[in-house]
Amino acid sequence: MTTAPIPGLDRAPTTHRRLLAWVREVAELTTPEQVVWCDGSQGEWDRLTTRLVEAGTLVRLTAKPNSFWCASDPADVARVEERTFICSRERADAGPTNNWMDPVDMKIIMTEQFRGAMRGRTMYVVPFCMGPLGAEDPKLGVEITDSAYVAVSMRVMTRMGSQALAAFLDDEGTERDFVPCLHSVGAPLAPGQQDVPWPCDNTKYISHFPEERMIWSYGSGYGGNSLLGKKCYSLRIASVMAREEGWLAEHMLILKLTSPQQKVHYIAAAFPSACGKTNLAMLEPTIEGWKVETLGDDIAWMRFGEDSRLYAVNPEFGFFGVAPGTDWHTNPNAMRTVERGNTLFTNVALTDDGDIWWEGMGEPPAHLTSWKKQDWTPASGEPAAHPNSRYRTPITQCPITAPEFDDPNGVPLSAILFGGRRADTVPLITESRGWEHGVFLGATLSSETTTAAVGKVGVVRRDPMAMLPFIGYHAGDYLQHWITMGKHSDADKLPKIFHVNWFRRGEEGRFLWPGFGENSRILKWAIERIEGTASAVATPIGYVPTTAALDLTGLDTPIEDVRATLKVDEAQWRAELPLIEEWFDTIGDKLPATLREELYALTERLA
Ligand code: GTP
Ligand code: SPV
Ligand code: MN
Repeated sequence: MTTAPIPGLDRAPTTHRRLLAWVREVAELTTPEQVVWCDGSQGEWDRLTTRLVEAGTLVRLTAKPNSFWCASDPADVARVEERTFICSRERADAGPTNNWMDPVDMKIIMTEQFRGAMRGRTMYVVPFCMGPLGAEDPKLGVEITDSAYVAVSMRVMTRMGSQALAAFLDDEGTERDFVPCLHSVGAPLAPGQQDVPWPCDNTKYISHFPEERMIWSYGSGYGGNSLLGKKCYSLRIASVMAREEGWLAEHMLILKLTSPQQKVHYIAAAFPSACGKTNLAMLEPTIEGWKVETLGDDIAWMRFGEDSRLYAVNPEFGFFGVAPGTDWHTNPNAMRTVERGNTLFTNVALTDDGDIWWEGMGEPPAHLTSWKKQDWTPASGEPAAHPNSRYRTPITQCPITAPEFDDPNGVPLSAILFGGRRADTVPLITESRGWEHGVFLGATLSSETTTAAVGKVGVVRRDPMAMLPFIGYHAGDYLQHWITMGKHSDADKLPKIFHVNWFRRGEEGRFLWPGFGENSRILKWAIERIEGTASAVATPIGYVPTTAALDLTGLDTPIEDVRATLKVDEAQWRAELPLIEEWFDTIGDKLPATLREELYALTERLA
């Protein structure tokens, strides 16, 4: 080596040889000013947040303890699906729904991007564990990043630092595998160059190497692009692991529902980004005697237990929630969670008295600092908070977090819901006719696009199991994996699958269903179907409740609206058939025959 030693590089708190070698290799390529091994302590958080305040990245809130406001570069506000790549060796393994690049080509390109990319910056080494630390086979990762903002965010979102690093050697002292996750904002600093509050690059790459179980991310500081334990590891890479090892990595919340008779059911639900997972996970029931507790709001890892039931674990340790629309009426538990502090708010508005504000929180104050860092008044004519502005807050602070969220065995699921944002066609709830029909409902899930990803908003697209941007391999193989999983157990042990839609609209585009806490009525019906006590009508698309089958006590929504949300409009469904066919054609030869048969059977029932 010809260059001077990099301070901190040799201060590694581990003997893990593969980790040491990789950290050295990255440091030599990216040439940071120093290397810091993150321990996850409060002292480290205080140091890094203080530095971020000095740099102008964070503003300390006076109204909430240990909490910060942050405004990103206006061009770095969401996931970048167009710049997200699955670099499997064979193009065919990435399938038709992913961007693919040859891993060798991608490494050549990105190595040049990373060369010197951390100049003038600190390189943070963040060991982390996705899922409970007590797991028999803990899923480990290390994120190397040149962003202190990412390092502190990882402390909220994952089990990280010394506690995770301890798991890198097993009880016998053998080195465990980990997923190397390399991240740079792509903004090296020349000597004396003044940094900006939110460094990033116009060029962005979010690349996954599924065979090597490796992630390289360049150019963005936004959540899903930069917190690599989240979508990149826990969905794109984990979905590949899960297929090989016989489990499922899914874009799902996990909740615990307790009936007035104290019967417990666990439910997982997959909705596309910004379609209501966090809100459902923290729901406050409006029906007497029912209780919801939360275990996760975005990702579920699911495997069969010895009793042949499907068990779910949340790999994350915090919530990365959509801020706009969250308030004391829609999601009081999220409000209580962030009130307790230790929260980072990004791209919301800042009040003059050191608090945060966003659209949906009621009357705005007379003056705000907008997410664009501009003066804002109610007359400004544009939102004060970006529609995809978010809060990061610890799961342990949520007043309704179920204690079993940290159980390495997970919780046995009674039901899986698939849902989307559809203005028409899709009823409030439909029960599938069985596992394979349920997989068909998931495979044909559709939703209007949202601001969680860069691109057009409000366009209906197919989003299988809400996983379109997150399946790390061929979508046809993924759907086959779902069908195969169903053969593991008898029907009575498998979770029952439902399709929901909280977003059906009436005249003038208003929502027909009030949603949020009122969704407890729909969960109740689902549970009663599982227990065999609620009635349903068999329709061509599945079993749908009548208004009489739902508990509508105390609901002030007009009954005609409820009826309209439940309506199965066969003409609209017939119009849906060619769209499903087109989607299935996109998947190509690997589409499971079972799903073609389901489509054929649906067509027959609608004829
Ligand atoms: P990601 O974090 O992007 O995966 O989103 P998510 O699926 O967790 O969505 P979230 O719960 O954050 O909700 C997104 C938006 O949908 C927010 O603006 C909510 O206010 C709104 N929303 C959530 N649930 C409902 C509902 O039941 N009805 C209506 N009308 N809106 C809802
Ligand atoms: C989503 O977009 O589904 C999110 C936010 O949950 S991100 O972490 O950016 O993926
Ligand atoms: Mn999500």
